[in-house]
Amino acid sequence: MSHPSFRSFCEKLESAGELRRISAPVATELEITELADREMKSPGGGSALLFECPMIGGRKSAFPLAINSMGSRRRMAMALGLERVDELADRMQFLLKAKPPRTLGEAIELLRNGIGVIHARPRHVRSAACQDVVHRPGGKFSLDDLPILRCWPDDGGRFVTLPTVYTKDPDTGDRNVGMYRMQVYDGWTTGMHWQVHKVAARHGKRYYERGEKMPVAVALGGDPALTFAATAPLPDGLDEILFAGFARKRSVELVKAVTVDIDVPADADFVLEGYVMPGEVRPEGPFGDHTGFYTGVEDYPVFHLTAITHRRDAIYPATIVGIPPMEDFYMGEASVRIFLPVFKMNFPEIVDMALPAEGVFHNLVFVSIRKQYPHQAYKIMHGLWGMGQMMFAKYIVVVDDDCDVHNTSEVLFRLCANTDPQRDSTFVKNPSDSLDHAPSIVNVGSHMGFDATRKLPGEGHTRGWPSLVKMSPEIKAWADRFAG
Ligand SMILES: [Mn+2]
Repeated sequence: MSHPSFRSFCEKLESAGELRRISAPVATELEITELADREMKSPGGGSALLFECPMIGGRKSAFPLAINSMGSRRRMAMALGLERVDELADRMQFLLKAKPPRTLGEAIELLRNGIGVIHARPRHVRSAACQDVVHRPGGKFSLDDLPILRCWPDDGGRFVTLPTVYTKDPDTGDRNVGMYRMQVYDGWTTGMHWQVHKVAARHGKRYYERGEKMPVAVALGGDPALTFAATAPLPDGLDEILFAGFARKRSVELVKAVTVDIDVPADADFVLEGYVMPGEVRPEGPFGDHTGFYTGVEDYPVFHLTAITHRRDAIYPATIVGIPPMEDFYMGEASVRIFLPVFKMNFPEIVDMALPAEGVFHNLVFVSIRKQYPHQAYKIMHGLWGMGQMMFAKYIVVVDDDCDVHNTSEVLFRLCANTDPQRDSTFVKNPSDSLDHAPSIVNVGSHMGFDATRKLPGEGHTRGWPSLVKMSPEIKAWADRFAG
């Protein structure tokens, strides 16, 4: 089920007891961060918060601000219109394994699930709620009227933290939607923090080579399924809009932006339209980042706004990042669950995968496999290091299929017990995340893999592997009855 608007999603969260309203005035400078951080650090991710009266430098914002709207397992599922995120993972699996039906039952099932694929196609509309109100440069309205957060004390300014950035490949016209933070320079200018490995940066490079100005549109709010799609690790070239339509089982409605040749979601709360000039950069940062550290000042492209459009009933969506766990942990966790079938298609021996909060996404990856042959754990590590964002995985720990990768303590037990450090580890060279401050040179570094599986004789371990100490199932069943 999809959400007709971000406001309607917030209302559903409220009826489900997942959202708290804060009517008192709270400053967009630091104060909202501190309240949201406490919420995100509370068990299970706390509640979403709706600030009804955000204050912009002592002035009351005309728009409320919602934060932590996807910051729990339940809210993340609700954002995708689901009870549980696994429902979408099952549909992904079904899609990848679809075979010609042999029976009527199979045909009906294929048809029913195939419906989701039909909805992947977007629909184009002529008028849209996101363009209820249109502001242009030179008028009274500007970015200074949006409750954009200054998140942390040493941040270089105010940052848009939950934007979905729409760009096009100038050669093919292919769309990309990504999430890149935006530092506000003035009422009509921001930074555009797309890192060198990102698709939008590749698009930007092509405009640069062609000597053309790059049209860009940024949507804020709307159905959270689209916001999530912008962060999802889709294979490069797979349209986020198609994925969102498939996920929510309803076509995304797109409308042409007012001042640039880019299609934007009709239901968005705000749309920032404009362009990036090829070659123009400006110092961006510092910013209290999802690594838990500040990223320093670096040159990034500049976004010049040509229009700001919004819904009459707009809510400004925000998040904060910092020392984990934060709201983004739940978004990342959902991504892993939903895309596990894609990993499994490439590597059938993979059973499960987890990115624990302490690793801030790709610093630490736990993966369990059904091992058949010597050095299979290394094949998996190298495979993952070659796939999309997994190229950044700093430490990969491979365990056997009977280890629960979502239980960090169980994985550490296997890692410590099952490894001979020299024999069971490997180093590789690979691209590093631009945000990682540890490598000596930005964007390049080393990664390490640990094989914490049982060793086979073919791996040089010929003295027999012991069994885990476990109680018999009969006594376990007896104890359950005894205790119950
Ligand atoms: Mn993409």
